[in-house]
Amino acid sequence: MTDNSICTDLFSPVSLGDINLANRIVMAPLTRSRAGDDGVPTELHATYYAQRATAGLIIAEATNISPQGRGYALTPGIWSDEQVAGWKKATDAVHAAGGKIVSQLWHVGRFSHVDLQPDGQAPVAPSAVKAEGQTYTNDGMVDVSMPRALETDEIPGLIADYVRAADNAKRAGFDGIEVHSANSYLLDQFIRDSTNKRTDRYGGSIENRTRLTQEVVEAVLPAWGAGRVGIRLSPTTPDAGNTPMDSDVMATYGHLIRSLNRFNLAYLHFVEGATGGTREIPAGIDLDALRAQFEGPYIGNNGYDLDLAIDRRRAGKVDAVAFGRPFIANPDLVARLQYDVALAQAPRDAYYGGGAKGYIDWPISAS
Ligand code: 8OZ
Repeated sequence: MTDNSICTDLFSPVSLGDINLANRIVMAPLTRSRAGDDGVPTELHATYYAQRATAGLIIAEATNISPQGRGYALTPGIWSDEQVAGWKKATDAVHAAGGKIVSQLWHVGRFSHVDLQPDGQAPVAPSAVKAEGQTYTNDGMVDVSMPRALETDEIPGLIADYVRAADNAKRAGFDGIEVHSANSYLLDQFIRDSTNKRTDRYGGSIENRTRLTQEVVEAVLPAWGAGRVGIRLSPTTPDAGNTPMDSDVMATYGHLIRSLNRFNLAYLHFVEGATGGTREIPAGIDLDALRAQFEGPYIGNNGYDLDLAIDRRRAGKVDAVAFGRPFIANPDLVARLQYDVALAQAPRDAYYGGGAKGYIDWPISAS
């Protein structure tokens, strides 16, 4: 039988900060929309994540830090005690199976609908600039709502929501947290000049637009220590409505990345290209050059297969590789990659919503 560990160290242990991984294959955060309206993870989540525990690290699905941070029905949260108890079942199951799991802290910002917001209020954003695109509510797909701009004096409360979520992730037994500052959700909306039109200390200059992400990172460190806090960025991902990215990706994200170096975070995690889509990078942008400005470990993600993972690892471009969709239908993806076992393909209708079907019923390979 082929054993690809002969030609790559992807199947060997690595440390990302203080998180020790059995191998360099990471499970990327995947929204699967299996929680109820209360955002409480169930036994299904515990089974699903435990089945995938041979990943060197599981980054659990994006998880709402607050009712206000919610932008899609059926996504889990981490603001209530019931949610913490639900997540504890999942982290216990992953640990019993020998795995590691971190929680991805998420606030969607403007990408929400009034029906998903407390008291039917408008979603919040850096500025009152409406997103194009649709989100999923209990009534199906709907256009996202017009947001309102956050007041400057609301920012401390927002940061406190991140801190509560970080504390709750600890109580829930996670091995660390990942700050979701990608995919044109709230923190990324602050970073980009296409969505941030503010005139206070959180808008205008690059320093100001990257301030909120830095303040959130700094605020969650006491709960965890920097060696258990990672961050995800997607410098070239347009949002659902193809809103332009930042007008100067290299300068803006370069400044942010260099600023993050002072924290000694566990890792930087990039979506390379457009999330869930092309790996092509627009002219004038060099993600590897951006990544190179980060002084800690790096997780590459987006459309990887084994060959690309081996090539980029061999070239010293990545410390670990996050696979997303392949983990849906291949709970034992690490073994399949190592031993060249054919990969199963999940149908798109299994991605979001529903119950056990298409979620926890994918077999482990017999070979
Ligand atoms: C797919 C569907 C809904 C949300 C992201 C959290 O892109 C998501 C997401 C992905 O970061």
